[in-house]
Amino acid sequence: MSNLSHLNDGDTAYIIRVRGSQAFRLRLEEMGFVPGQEVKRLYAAPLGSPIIFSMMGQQIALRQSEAEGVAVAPTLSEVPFDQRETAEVYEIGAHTPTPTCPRGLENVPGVREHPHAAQCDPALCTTCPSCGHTSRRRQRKTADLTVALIGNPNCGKTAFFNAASGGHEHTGNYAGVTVSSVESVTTFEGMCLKIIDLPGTYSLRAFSPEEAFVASELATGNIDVVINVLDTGNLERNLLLTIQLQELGIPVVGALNLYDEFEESGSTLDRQRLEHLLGMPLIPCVAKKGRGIAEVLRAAIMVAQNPPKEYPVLRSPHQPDHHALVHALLEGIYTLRPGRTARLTAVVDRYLAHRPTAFVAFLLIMWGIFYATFNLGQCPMTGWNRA
Ligand SMILES: Nc1nc2c(ncn2[C@@H]2O[C@H](COP(=O)(O)OP(=O)(O)OP(=O)(O)O)[C@@H](O)[C@H]2O)c(=O)[nH]1
Ligand SMILES: [Mg+2]
Repeated sequence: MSNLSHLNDGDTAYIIRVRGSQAFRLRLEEMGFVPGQEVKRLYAAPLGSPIIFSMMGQQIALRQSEAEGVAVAPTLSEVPFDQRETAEVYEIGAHTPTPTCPRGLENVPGVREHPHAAQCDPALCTTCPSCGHTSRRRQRKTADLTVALIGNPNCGKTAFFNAASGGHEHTGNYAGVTVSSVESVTTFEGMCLKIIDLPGTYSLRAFSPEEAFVASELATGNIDVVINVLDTGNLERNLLLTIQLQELGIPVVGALNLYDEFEESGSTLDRQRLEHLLGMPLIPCVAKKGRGIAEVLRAAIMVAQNPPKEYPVLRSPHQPDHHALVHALLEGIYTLRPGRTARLTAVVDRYLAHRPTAFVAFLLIMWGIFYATFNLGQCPMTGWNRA
C-alpha cells in the first residue's frame, strides 16, 4: 500500500489510515490527518527529510519515517468507506483511561465524555461537572463575570488579553508562548470582568499538558463565558475546537482575529451565514491593534446573560465527525487566498529549501560567518587600536 513518503512534489493523495503509536496517531488525527482527507506534497528539505505537505490550507512538516506511517490512496474513491468513519476518534476523552471517580460518576450518562472525567480522582473530584461544579462557582466568584480566552496556539489570545485588560503579557509569533493561565480583573461598561488568558490548544482531549490544563480550567465551573479566539485565515482547523467547546454546553462567542491579514489577502467569509450555522456571534477583530475588542466583550456579556439553549451544529448529521462537520459548515461560504506572509514564505522557501540553491545559500552563509569571525573580528584588536 502506498504511503505519504512515496509522493513526489506536487502529488495529491487521500489518507486511508495513520499507523504508529497511539500518541502519534492521535496527534496526527488532531492535525487533520483523518481518512479521506486530501493532502498535497509540496517539497522536501534538501536532505530529504522533513517533507512539507499542504492540508486544509496549512503546511505541515513530517519526518520521512512519520510520512511512511500514513497510508494513502491516489483518489478518494479508493479510500475504503469504513475507514472514513472517524466518529469514535473524535469522542472527547475516547482514548483516555477509565475514570476513577469515587462517587461513581463514570456511570452517569454524559460525564464519561467530559474531558475532566479522565482525571477524576479523589483530590480533583470537587471539580467534576457533577461533584463540585456549582459549589466552587459560588465560592470563588469575585467579578461579575469570568471570561476565558481559548483558542489554537498563536491565534492572538494574549494580544487580545492585553488589549482588553491593559496588560503587558508577552506575545510572540510562534506557538507555546503562554504556558499557564494569566488573569486580570477589568471594568468594562460598568461590569467587573475577570479575564483569563489560557495556553493555546488544538483540542480539549487532555492529550498534551496544555490541553489538559485548558480542559481542567473549563471543568472547574468558574468560567461563565468563553471567548474563542480564532485565526480567521485558518478556520478549517480552528473551528474543531469551537465545536468541542459547544459540546461542553458552555456559552461561547467567536473573535475572528487576524482579520487584517485575512482581508489583505483577499480571502472571503460569509460571516452572518456562519454565525447562523454555529448559533453564536462571530466578531471580526485585530487584537494587535485593539480593534473590535469592545464589540467582542459586549457580545460575551450578552451571551453569558442569555446562554443559548442548544447549538445547532450538535444536531448536524455530520456530528460527531468534527472534520466533516467543519468542512460542511465552511463549504461555499469561505475562500482562502495566500496572504503577504504566505507569499513571502513561499518565495524564500523556493530558494532556501530546494536543492541546489539551498546548498549555495548554506555555503554563502557559512562563508559570511567565517569572514565576520576572522576578518571583521580582527578590527577591534588591530585596526581600532592603531586608530
Ligand atoms: N496582524 C495581526 N497580528 C496579530 C493579531 N493578533 C495577534 N497578532 C500577532 O500574532 C502573534 C501571536 O500573538 P499571541 O497573542 O502571542 O498569540 P497566542 O494565541 O497568545 O499564542 P500562544 O500563547 O502561544 O498560544 C504575535 O506576533 C501578535 O503580535 C492581529 O489581529 N493581526
Ligand atoms: Mg498567549
